[in-house]
Amino acid sequence: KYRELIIGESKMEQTFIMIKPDGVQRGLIGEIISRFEKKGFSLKGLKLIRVERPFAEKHYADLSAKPFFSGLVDYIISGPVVAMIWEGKNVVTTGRKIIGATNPAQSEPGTIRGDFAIDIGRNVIHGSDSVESARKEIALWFPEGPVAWQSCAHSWIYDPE
Ligand code: IDP
Ligand code: MG
Repeated sequence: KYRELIIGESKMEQTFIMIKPDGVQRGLIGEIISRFEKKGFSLKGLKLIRVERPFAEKHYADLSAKPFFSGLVDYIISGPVVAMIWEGKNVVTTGRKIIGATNPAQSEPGTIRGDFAIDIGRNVIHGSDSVESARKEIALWFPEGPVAWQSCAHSWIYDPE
């Protein structure tokens, strides 16, 4: 249906990226979007949204048994977040590399967390950890689905078919 999803053998994927409340409060929205944009990924969904506790608990359901779960939910509902769908070849794995390790103390400089965060409980950004989680998270945050469009730069970013 969407041409970009079937180009060549390439792993065209979508991932869910969220700028957490600390990233929004600290004025990092533009910087973070810029890193994904400059890489060549395509923005397919974007909203500034403040979510309520049950929604945040659903997003982080896999972590509900962790001791930090309720603090994590408090953090995510403490202010607006920027929810995004990004698309591109291998964007799930590459997106996680752009973000950096979960604990900013271990995130390499040059990554978003490495450059802009210090503590694990204020690590600025979320990114899906697999294609399957991305599918679930996109369905949760964007029930309306992605916006269908293709960048005119597509053929300047990807190898010819
Ligand atoms: P990820 O965001 O890198 O995928 P996850 O293990 O999925 O990391 O954890 C989700 C979020 O929960 C982290 O980004 C971080 O905000 C928070 N978190 C993870 N581990 C801890 C912890 O040990 N203490 C406090 N918060 C944590
Ligand atoms: Mg995770």
